[in-house]
Amino acid sequence: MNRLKAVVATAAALFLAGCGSGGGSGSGGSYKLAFVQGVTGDAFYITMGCAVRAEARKEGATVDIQGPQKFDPTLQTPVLQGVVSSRPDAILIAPTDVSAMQRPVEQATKQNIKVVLVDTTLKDPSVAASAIASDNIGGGKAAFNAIKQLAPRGGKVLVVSVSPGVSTTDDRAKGFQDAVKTDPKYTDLGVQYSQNEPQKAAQIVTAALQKDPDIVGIFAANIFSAEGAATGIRQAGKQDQVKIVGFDAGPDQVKALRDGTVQALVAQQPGRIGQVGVQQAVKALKGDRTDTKIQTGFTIVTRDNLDTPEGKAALYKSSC
Ligand code: T6T
Repeated sequence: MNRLKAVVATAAALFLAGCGSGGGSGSGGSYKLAFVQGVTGDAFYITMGCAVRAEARKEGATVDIQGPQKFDPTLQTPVLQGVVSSRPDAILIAPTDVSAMQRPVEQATKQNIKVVLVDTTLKDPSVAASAIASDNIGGGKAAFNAIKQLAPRGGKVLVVSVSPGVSTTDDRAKGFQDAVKTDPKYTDLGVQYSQNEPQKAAQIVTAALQKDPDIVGIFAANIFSAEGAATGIRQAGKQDQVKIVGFDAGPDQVKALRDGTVQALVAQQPGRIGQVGVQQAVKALKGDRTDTKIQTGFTIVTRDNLDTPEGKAALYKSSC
């Protein structure tokens, strides 16, 4: 485990083409912002929301935070529509599907509302003033490197993700699978989808272990997949055989790391994404130049660095 060093990926900001246009009914410090989460009750979006509120306060702006009860575009669309009808100047949103959320987001921009994509993106993100996300491909690759260190002899590895069409988790799975291909000692068992339900993720792991009892590693691509994967491994009593690397660092995952069910976490920077999201929204409203695409980094958290200042700073909050 010592070799699993904490890696802070450079929070390299990719400033691809800039764009910005004036507008917004607010002026100076009176902007009305909204943040539409991917799902409520998720420590990643809660942490992001805390930073959104703090940054909005600095700007003298108000912010309304809402989200669907499930990570599902059919539930997120009406939430977004409700937010649009409250006439905010700008909306920060984590779209739950690259295709299904395209039109609803476009409808918002047609109402002269500035949109900033935070975390997840769309098929055509050009509708937004800015899109801010982690280096998800890099994070998936880092997850495989962690598994390689934990299970150096090689073997079968599985990805438990959310749903096809979620930009972040699709990229993480791709980063992981592309990395697996580079090492013939490992066999890729593919990606299975939990629909963001921990119970489903646990069932996936139980069934996968019945089919392939010699699995050595599981990459769980977000909080709820990791929670369920950990349950599946615990129920099978295979903590010693199967190494789990999970994306995100919510309280439940940190507990699983301490318990030894999960061996490494790829912690994103939800606070930074939220803070930069507000800054970009305000720039767009003021007619200043915005950055089309901004990439944020991640930290690998293990039991070795969990209690260091760096490890602690990377953990998510369950309330502000
Ligand atoms: O991993 C995050 C987020 O980046 C992803 O888009 C959806 O799942 C989380 O919110 C964690 O549950």
